[in-house]
Amino acid sequence: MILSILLCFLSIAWTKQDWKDCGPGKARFHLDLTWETGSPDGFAREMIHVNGQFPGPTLNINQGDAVEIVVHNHMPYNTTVHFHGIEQIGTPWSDGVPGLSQRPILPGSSFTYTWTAYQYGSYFYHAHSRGQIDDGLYGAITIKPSLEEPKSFGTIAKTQKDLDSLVKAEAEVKPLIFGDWRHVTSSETWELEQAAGIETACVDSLLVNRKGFVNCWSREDIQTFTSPPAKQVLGGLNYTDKGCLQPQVLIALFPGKSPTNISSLPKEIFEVCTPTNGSTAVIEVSLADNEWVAFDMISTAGFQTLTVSIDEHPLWIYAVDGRYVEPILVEAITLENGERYSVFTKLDKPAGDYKIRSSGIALAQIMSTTATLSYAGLVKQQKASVPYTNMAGGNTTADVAFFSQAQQKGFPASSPAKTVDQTIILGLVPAGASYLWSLNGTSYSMSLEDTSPLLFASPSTVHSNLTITTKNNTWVDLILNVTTPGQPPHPIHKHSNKGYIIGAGTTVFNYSSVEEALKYILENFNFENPPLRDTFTTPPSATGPTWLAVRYHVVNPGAFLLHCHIQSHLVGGMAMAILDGVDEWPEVPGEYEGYH
Ligand SMILES: *[C@@H]1O[C@H](CO)[C@@H](O)[C@H](O)[C@H]1NC(C)=O
Ligand SMILES: *[C@@H]1O[C@H](CO)[C@@H](O)[C@H](O)[C@H]1NC(C)=O
Ligand SMILES: *[C@@H]1O[C@H](CO)[C@@H](O)[C@H](O)[C@H]1NC(C)=O
Ligand SMILES: *[C@@H]1O[C@H](CO)[C@@H](O)[C@H](O)[C@H]1NC(C)=O
Ligand SMILES: *[C@@H]1O[C@H](CO)[C@@H](O)[C@H](O)[C@H]1NC(C)=O
Ligand SMILES: *[C@@H]1O[C@H](CO)[C@@H](O)[C@H](O)[C@H]1NC(C)=O
Ligand SMILES: *[C@@H]1O[C@H](CO)[C@@H](O)[C@H](O)[C@H]1NC(C)=O
Ligand SMILES: *[C@@H]1O[C@H](CO)[C@@H](O)[C@H](O)[C@H]1NC(C)=O
Ligand SMILES: *[C@@H]1O[C@H](CO)[C@@H](O)[C@H](O)[C@H]1NC(C)=O
Ligand SMILES: *[C@@H]1O[C@H](CO)[C@@H](O)[C@H](O)[C@H]1NC(C)=O
Ligand SMILES: [Cu+2]
Repeated sequence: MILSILLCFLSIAWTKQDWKDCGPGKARFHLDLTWETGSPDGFAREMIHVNGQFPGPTLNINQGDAVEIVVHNHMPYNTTVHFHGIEQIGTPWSDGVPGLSQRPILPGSSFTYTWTAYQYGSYFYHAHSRGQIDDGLYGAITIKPSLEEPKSFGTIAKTQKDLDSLVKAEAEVKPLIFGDWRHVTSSETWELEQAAGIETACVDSLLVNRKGFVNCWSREDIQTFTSPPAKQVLGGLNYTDKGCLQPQVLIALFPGKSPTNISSLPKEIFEVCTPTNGSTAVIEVSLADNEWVAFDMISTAGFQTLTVSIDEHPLWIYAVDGRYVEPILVEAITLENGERYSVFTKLDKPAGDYKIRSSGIALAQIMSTTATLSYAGLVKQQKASVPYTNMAGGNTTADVAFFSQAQQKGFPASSPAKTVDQTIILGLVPAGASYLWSLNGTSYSMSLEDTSPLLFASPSTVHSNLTITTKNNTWVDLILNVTTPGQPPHPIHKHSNKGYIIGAGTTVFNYSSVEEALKYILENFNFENPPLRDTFTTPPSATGPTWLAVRYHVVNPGAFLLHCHIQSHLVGGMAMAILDGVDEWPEVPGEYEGYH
């Protein structure tokens, strides 16, 4: 207790907590947002800093804490901050979505988010105004579980000593933030897309814990790692020097009525790759501290899908999206945008440096980076570590195990209701160009962010083709129907509470409900302890239509966003508002409703 209060005082300088909040049950933070030059990958650009740093400070919270986060916007842009994966039970006005749960935080203004940390585990905060994640506004949130939460570590530990070591490792879990990075700002990206009429489906580098470098692959490597599906899409052309699809290939993939103008794009966007030295992250671990180490692996990537691994260090996944699972042993994990995996790894190798690998595996762009896991303070062996994954994120030997969604079983087990009150079928389709997207044929315009928040209205007045309406304490199926060919996986993120992924398929979903589908394709469903997540990734539709079925319990009345977490798809309109529990619509506190 005394120690934790002391630690709290020491952290005041770091997170700008107030001294009076160093008491039990409270966590208070100030986030000062500034727009300054930074060069995370060795290339200088204007970007967002949080409390003068990038990424922002980790918010360390205890389960059960009353959390208060005061955001000060010193930038020349509107902004908001969303707490990704936090359910916001009873506090929908603190969800951080402009036009839905609050008015934007104007330049020079502040906003106070308050919520209770009912959950434990790995989360992150990020900007939720336009595509501002691509400007660097994000940081980890670590919520330490209360002593009452049962742990699933018995499967991993062989001895009591192991178990103690795992518990200690979890208490000291370190965030490993995997991101991607662009050399243009998010608003420039959107302007370029509108002028060219195509998605800028090409980023500049990958980052690990804010560090990286522009890693230009040799022509030979690009040819070697061009996958058969990529060759098919490229149709005789090669990936560009940045490892990207040629702009004309994107136009052919997403034919539309709107005009395109490739010549308006600077060559640096898709083609010219200029290497930088940048820097690489070194994660120091010490055998003297503990035999096991825990990482919260978080994807903050705006665009890329990332396959990650640590050379010679198998990973025990013990939590997914902030909730314990029956531990799964793997060597590599593919992170979709916004996903979190909490992992243990044993420090039982000879002292030395081991590469942490992150590879972009989107069909639209192949790329890679590395960081280092370094055993500190010991005489190190000098030989290079042996990889599980290659530059393209593929396995290096036949026995490398990748995490697969089907393996995920919650701990303790939990299952959804057997029947539902409502089925919502949503078509995922491009909206006439590669940079314009929709959910169910309707595009959610980003200009809605500047309109009066739906949460402040009477839900009966705002029903439209951009809203989904549910009643409280009902069960709802969301069927994500990917019907057009050539679509990438869409990581569809649901704000507020999580949903169970109960089914998936790679054929047309021509049924009116899950109940009907069960009569024909029972084998595509699982209702026993299915994956419970806040991001639902649809299977890619390269070879034909696909679908994903999600079942959730409406428990938290409020206006929440359902959207693709790929920033260019979100800005392109792939979002809808879920008006949950309209029959129990909350009264918004005056200070939130009256905010500027
Ligand atoms: C693609 O790259 C290969 C290898 O560098 C080269 O031989 C070939 O001519 C290129 N194809 C095109 C269409 O540029
Ligand atoms: C295409 O972009 C170029 C460069 O910005 C511009 O000069 C040209 O007018 C544009 N063409 C059309 C048809 O808009
Ligand atoms: C990268 O580092 C090398 C060696 O220190 C140096 O010669 C080179 O100029 C640097 N390149 C850039 C782009 O900074
Ligand atoms: C990768 O794994 C697959 C399936 O196990 C196997 O067929 C393939 O040979 C492996 N690749 C390498 C390079 O070992
Ligand atoms: C989805 O689109 C279909 C066809 O336009 C429409 O009938 C249905 O109501 C839409 N669903 C929602 C939830 O808006
Ligand atoms: C959605 O509603 C808007 C406003 O009523 C309308 O302009 C638009 O055509 C509708 N879109 C679809 C796909 O029904
Ligand atoms: C910021 O938000 C205000 C209020 O919603 C809006 O009027 C204004 O246009 C926005 N400014 C920018 C630069 O988007
Ligand atoms: C899903 O999309 C396909 C292709 O457009 C369509 O045939 C099917 O009817 C859709 N399913 C539902 C349930 O709307
Ligand atoms: C769905 O489509 C498949 C293939 O076209 C067909 O075999 C099946 O009978 C259809 N099911 C329903 C319920 O229409
Ligand atoms: C909504 O339903 C949930 C689940 O039954 C319940 O816990 C909660 O109290 C309800 N909320 C309101 C405001 O009635
Ligand atoms: Cu998407």
